[in-house]
Amino acid sequence: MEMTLRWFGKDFDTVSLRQIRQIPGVTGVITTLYDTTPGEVWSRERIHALREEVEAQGLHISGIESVNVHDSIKIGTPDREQYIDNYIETLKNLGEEDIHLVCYNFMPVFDWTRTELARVRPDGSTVLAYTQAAIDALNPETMFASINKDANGAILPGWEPERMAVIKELFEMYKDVDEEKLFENLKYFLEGIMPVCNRYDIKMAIHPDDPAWSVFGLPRIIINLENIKRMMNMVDDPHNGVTFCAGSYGTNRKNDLPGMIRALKGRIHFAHVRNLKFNSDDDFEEAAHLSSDGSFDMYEIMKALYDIKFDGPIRPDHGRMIWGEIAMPGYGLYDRALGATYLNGLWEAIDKSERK
Ligand code: DNO
Repeated sequence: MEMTLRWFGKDFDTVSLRQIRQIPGVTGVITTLYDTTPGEVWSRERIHALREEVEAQGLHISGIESVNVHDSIKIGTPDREQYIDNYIETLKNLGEEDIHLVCYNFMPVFDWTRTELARVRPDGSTVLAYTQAAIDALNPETMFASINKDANGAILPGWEPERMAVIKELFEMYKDVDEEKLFENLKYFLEGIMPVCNRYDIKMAIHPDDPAWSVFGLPRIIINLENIKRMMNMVDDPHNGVTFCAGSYGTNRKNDLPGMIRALKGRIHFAHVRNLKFNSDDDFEEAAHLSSDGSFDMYEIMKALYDIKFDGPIRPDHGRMIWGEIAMPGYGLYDRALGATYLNGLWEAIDKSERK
């Protein structure tokens, strides 16, 4: 595996490449062109410039998170053809710049959903949290207003103001899209892009729906092993794989995380590893990466990745806000650096004991 950190680009991130370079064992970044909109072609020039910027700091681009999929593709409207062509063009440009991993999601309307961005934990750190009761009491617009207020001035991925301005229309457009339709549209999209993925050896890594169930009545499909298998079988190509996000699949306590990792051997192209602390089945908050701070056994998660000989990028995921840092919720430097170091430590220990 390769330890990496997500980086949103110099105009959007409070963390610099220089700082990332100094986290022991982190050799690559997972990045994006954050100012592009879904459906837009990423030019070869911009990708090249991004690559040069990263490489100038002694790092490299380990993958893209995300190339977002336009709603027309998810909904299946006739203009999807144009957007799939654009996506193919972006993949080609990424391939020509020697980038071979793309994380994306197929969630309708929203990306991830949390009901609090700064819940205070007993140690005084603040974290993202979710309660079903809060979702049930809100509608999408009021929720956006509350998210926006706690975002520390950052634009959160999936919660861009221009999308929220048209949220009612977006919901309306999805009204006939149920789970079956969403699967069908995902298949159509994947079939369209697999040839370019094969040509440039680009691994597509779908990110799970977070939380792993329907919110606000919208269909969600990438939520458990059964559905992932369905997704992989319907377009059976090794380039059609997954981002194993422990924190997203782990929102559903029925998901056996190490068991899922083992069952997905060969098709996990990217891993997000983080911990959650459950206060009840319907209320969880994000914890430090350390097992004892939350509800997951992080050793077992890393061991499963080790056992399947996972050789793709891993990144610590959302971190807590600690030591007075002000950053995009979940994406500060300090706690993610602690997370990376802890995960590297687990990996080293597993590796040494396995080699004995
Ligand atoms: C949240 C992230 C997601 C993820 C996208 C992938 O912090 O894990 O926004 O990047 O769902 O497309």
